[in-house]
Amino acid sequence: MNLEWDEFFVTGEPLIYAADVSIVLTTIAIIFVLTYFKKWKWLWREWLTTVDHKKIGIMYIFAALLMLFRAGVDALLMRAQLTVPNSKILEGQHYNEIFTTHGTIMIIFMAMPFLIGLINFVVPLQIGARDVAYPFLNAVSFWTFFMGAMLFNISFIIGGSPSAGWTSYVPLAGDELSPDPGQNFYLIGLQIAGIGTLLTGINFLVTILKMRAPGMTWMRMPMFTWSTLITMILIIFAFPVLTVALALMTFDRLFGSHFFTLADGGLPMLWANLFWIWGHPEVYIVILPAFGIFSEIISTFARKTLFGYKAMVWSIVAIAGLSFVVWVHHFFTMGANAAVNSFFSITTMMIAIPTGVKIFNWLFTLYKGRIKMTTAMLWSLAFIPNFTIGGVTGVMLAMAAADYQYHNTYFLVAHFHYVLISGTVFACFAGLFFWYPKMFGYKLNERLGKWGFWFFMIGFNVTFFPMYFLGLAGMPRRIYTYEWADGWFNLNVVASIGGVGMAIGFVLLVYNIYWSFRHAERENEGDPWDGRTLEWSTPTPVPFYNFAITPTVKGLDAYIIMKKDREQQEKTYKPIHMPSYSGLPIIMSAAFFISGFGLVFKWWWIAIIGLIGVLVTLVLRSFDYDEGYYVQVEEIERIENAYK
Ligand code: HEM
Ligand SMILES: [Cu+2]
Repeated sequence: MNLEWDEFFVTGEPLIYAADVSIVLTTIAIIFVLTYFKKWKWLWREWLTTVDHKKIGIMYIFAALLMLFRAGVDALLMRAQLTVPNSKILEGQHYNEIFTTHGTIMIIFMAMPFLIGLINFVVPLQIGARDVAYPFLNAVSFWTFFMGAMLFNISFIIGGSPSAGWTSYVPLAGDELSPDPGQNFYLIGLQIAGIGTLLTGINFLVTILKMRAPGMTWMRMPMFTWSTLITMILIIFAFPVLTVALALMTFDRLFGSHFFTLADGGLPMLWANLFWIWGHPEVYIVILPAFGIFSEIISTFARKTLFGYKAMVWSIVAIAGLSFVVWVHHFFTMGANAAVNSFFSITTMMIAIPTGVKIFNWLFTLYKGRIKMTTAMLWSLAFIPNFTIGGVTGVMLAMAAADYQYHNTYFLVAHFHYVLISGTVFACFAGLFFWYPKMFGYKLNERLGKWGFWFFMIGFNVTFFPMYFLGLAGMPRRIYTYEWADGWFNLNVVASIGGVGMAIGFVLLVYNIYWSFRHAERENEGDPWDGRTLEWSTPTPVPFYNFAITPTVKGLDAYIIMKKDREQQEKTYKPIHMPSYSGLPIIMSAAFFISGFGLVFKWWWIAIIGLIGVLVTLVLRSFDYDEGYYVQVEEIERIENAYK
């Protein structure tokens, strides 16, 4: 591709220039602050080279919040454009780019990383482990995710954004109809980040299988750990499909092959199938951990053991299994015969059964509980009715014949936002409020938290409930404007007002983080909510080796049992083996980024230089015989005594 420089930088829109300026200013500000306070070394030593699961978790969450902001701005721009008919804020191509980046970033670079961040921080603590099975690999996961996300995001100012929707259907996403580099950013950014996700799947699967504290049998595993285990299995089976699909489309676009093309024997429907064979499990990858989070929070603040624990476990397993045999429900209207559509219609509806079991178990957990209305609990309680609305409308969509009416309308947009926001996003916020004191040694402010909750939760309903009716009134998704005569004006105004409410809720959350950092009361005992599981048994901030002495588990709700027995654990420490930090993961991922950047623009020499960089880091790692180090007993004593 021989790009001119004025094609290289995205030009022509005042919005983009404003963004360019703010990006440059922010970068300068960050460099200035780091230099002025002499924080470069600290940043490199403590964070960029860390292999500590707790710090990696916090970095995931930080990155996810940034991405929530980015994709949230996209969302507000779309709402602004659609508020009144014939609006001229965005033109068509720009609107297409924005819904594409919004959807892709929300799912791949916000929802998944947010949950993986919470998983990273919590799960090793919850199972009484000192870290994950492969700490180095964990850092590789984070940095490939981060670099993949950055590569995708720069498309906004360099080269232009993808515009074929987050589903990237061909032929629209092929190089005849999308000749700009935008779609390449999608393919390669997701590919690089996908490596990280797959590695996370393997890492946490092994961690949970092999590293549980003595006594933690299968049926004593906390619910969040269970949901993580099943999610990792979903990742391991689903992500390779995405890897292959992305690679094939990359060949089509960069090297002129014909896997998905209309002509020359390509099969465009093959893309749709591959995409959703990954894509449907993907939506469960972002919902099952959320179920786990709500289970922990609801049982903690109802102060009861989770009702129907075993049924909860088996329903997660059932949902995960079914999630691989429903993918055709995304294209009922694309001409499969009645038998095929019926099969997928029925499997889809069957998912409602285990999900219903879970809903009732949460309700029974609440029944006769001594409920404590914390912010985390509010998010969890709000989840139940809101998610049910999303679920029930999902069953409506599952009826193949009826789907001819709903397909590609705002009814669908309302449905998936109801499940993704009241499921995944509420869970991320709930989990953040719940585990924040464990991460930093102080709570987020509850008053601000509750204000934020009400703005966001009401705003969410005001935004998306009207969309069901817009859909039934025939408003298609992915349109950038409409006419007065269509009659969709009133409900669109309502939806946009709700969007402002959600934005205020988000701003309150960010302000809460700042306020609490400055003013919240510090504590180091580590059990602010009367917790039930092992992560609450450590002091806060958690020492880098997690547990000075590996705990022994005597039942479900392990920490409740410990507190009841007032068990005096032996205090004879032994040296603890810990892995060394390493700069290789971030360097390797940066090399991936460079290579990816070259591929996007078909600048082969850059792609090759990047790949050589990746290979060099792989070789360096192979000859790295650093086996970690031991924390000596005196050191452990010194650290542990400092908490008293
Ligand atoms: C913060 C509030 C949000 C608002 C106001 C919002 C609004 C919208 C709008 C207006 C569209 C485009 C509809 C169309 O033209 O077809 C859209 C699409 C989409 N949204 Fe959101 N959204 C929000 C949050 C989220 C979240 C949290 C997720 C996922 C975790 C998400 C996932 C998606 C997806 C996957 C699409 C489809 C993109 C496509 O058609 O390719 N959204 N959203
Ligand atoms: Cu699906």
